[in-house]
Order: sequence, then C-alpha cells, then structure tokens
Amino acid sequence: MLENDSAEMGGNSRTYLTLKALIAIIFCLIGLQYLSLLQVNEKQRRPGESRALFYFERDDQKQNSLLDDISEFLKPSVSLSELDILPLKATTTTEKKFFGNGTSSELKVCPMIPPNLHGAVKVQTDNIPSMEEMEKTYSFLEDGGRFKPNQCIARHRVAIIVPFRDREEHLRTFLFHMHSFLPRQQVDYGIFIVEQDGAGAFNRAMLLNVGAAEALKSYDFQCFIFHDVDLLPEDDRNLYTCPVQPRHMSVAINNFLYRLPYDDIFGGVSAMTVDQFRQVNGFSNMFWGWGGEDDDMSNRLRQKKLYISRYPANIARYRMLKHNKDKANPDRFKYLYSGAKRIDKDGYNSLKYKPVKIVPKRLFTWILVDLPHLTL
Ligand code: BGN
Repeated sequence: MLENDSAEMGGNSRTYLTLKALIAIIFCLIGLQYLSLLQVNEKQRRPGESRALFYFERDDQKQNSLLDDISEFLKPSVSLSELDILPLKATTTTEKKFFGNGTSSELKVCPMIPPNLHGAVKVQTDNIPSMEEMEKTYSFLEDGGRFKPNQCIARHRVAIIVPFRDREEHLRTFLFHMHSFLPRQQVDYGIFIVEQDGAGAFNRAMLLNVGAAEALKSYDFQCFIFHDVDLLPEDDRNLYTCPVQPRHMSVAINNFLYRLPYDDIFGGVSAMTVDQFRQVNGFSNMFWGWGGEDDDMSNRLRQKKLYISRYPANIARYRMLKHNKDKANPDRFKYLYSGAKRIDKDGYNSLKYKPVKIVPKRLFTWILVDLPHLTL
C-alpha cells in the first residue's frame, strides 16, 4: 500500500515537473517570438530602407500611419494645429459673399473635417449617364469641372490631373463618380483631362507634366492629384486635400486584393503640392509605354528627401475599372536605373508640347496635346 502511495506520489511529482517544464518552454517560445517581432519592426523602420511614412504588418494588412495630414477622425491623437496644414493664405479666414438680391454674408474657412461625409460609398460602374445628362445633373459645377463649396472658404485648391486616351466609357464613369464624391469634401477643385493625340506609345508621365503646367496657367492651385481614369475611390474619408508630404492615395485596390503591392509604389492616384512637384522637377518625360514612370517619381522624391505618406488601407480603397493590359515599355528599366542622373534636366523644366485643344467644358477641362519625343 505504502509502496503504491509513494509510487503514485513519485508519478504525481514527475507529472508536475513535466508540466512546469512545458510551461517554461512555452514562455521561452513566446519570448523568442516577441524578440523576433521587435527585430522585424526595427528592420522595417530602419532609415532609408522603407521610405514610406507607415509600414504594413504584412500578416493582417493593418498599417500604422506615423505621420500625415490625416483628419482627426482618422487619427484622433493628432492635435488640431498639426492638422491645419495648409490654411489659406494668412488673412483670408473670412470672405464676403454677395448674392444677386444685393445681400451679402461673411464666409468662414471650412471646417477641417468635412461635416457631411458618408464613409464607404457606392461605386456605380454601369448605366452611366451620357455627358449631356451629367452636365444637367452637375449643373452646380463651373466650367472646367470646377467646384468650390458655397457655405465656406475651401482650405485646399486642388487640380486633379487625369492622363487619358481612348477610354470614353471610363471617363464618363470617372466623372460621374468624382463629381458626386468630391463636393462633400469641401475642397476647391478642378478636373483636367489630358488626352494624348495620335496613336504613338502613351506617355503618362509627360501628360501629367502637361496637366500640371496647364492647370497652373488657369488658377492658383496649391497641389495636384495625379489620377488614373480607371480608379474610383470607395470611401469619402479618403480626403483629396493637399498633402504635407507627397501622398500615395490608391493604397488598397480591388485588383490587387486591396493590398499594397510594394512599399515605394506611387502610381494610380497620388498627391503632391506644387512646391514638392517643382522640387523634384516634375515627372521624367522619357517613359513611353506602360510602367516605371511612377517608380521614377518615387525615386525622385527619395532623392529630394521627400517621403511618401499614406492613409490607412481601410479608407484609401479603390475600385479599378476593367480594361486590357497596355504594352509594357521594354526600356523602362534602363531609364529607371539612370533616373538619378537626369533629375535636374529631364522633367518639368525640359517639358515641350503642342496643345491641340484646350476646352473648359462643364465637367472637365479638356487638354488635347501632341507630345514630342524629347532628347537630352
Ligand atoms: C510596377 C510598375 C509600375 C506600376 C506598378 C503597378 C515597372 C518598373 C520596373 C520595375 N513598374 O511593376 O509602373 O505602377 O507595377 O502596376 O514596371
């Protein structure tokens, strides 16, 4: 009996010891995992390695936004003064507005957070009205696809520049969406459709340079949003405002399973102030055919110590319209690798183009342009 008891006690203490050992091992493993996670984050944050001002935790696609002009509702810990990034020039905090009947009223600067946002919005891609019907629907626009809020003075004057050719249906879908989406954001905006004339290789970057130049001739814009015609924002908290640092806006696209393809991407939809655009000498004019021009801009930004910022991926979501793949430019690698040497002589300062038509229509300014092949 005693023997049995002590054998049982021996068995119990062995089980107890094994249990303790197991618990110790589990704690060690958790510790190691924690340390390795710390290292990964440290690696991701090492200066120069990832220039973006947020990083993805790749597993769950959660992203930490470290700095941006994100509104209070996106990043509640930021103080209002930090957010007030581009107040209108010094004294214009109020403005007198005159009405037809002889009365007038004082306008205040719009609130930092537009009051009538919807969050996720419907993206309509079929049964899009004709241009004529849309002109009636959006009769509140001024020529050139221009809009200004009438309740308050907009904080941001934004030129939306869209490179374009042969995609009439996409254009209608884009305009239909954007002119219902943007007014709620209370920005002072205009849409510039820059169409490349002829059937030669498409030069997206050069069209963006042309759009920037023409937009600035027409109005005192503070920033540009470079926008592909086939991308439609899905959430109106994705504010089309002027950024503190260049902002890559099309973070999460349905076609890429709502994941950022790589950290330095700057294509699709991106925002820069006029000053940032000038600092990097605009886009290179050398990229004929698909691909690389946006990566070249990303390199230019890094070279001039500007940093790509992004809104969180649950807000900066886009739907891509269906289209055939364009022919990739076989020279893009060559120009990409030699880009750093060309930044000061290839870009906005060397831009040449022949405007064929510049027409301020109701829904957009149409810029039809002939692009010459420039040599350095
Ligand atoms: C990249 C393209 C970008 C494009 C993205 C997303 C190049 C350069 C060679 C490395 N870059 O591959 O221009 O925006 O895909 O489609 O092709």
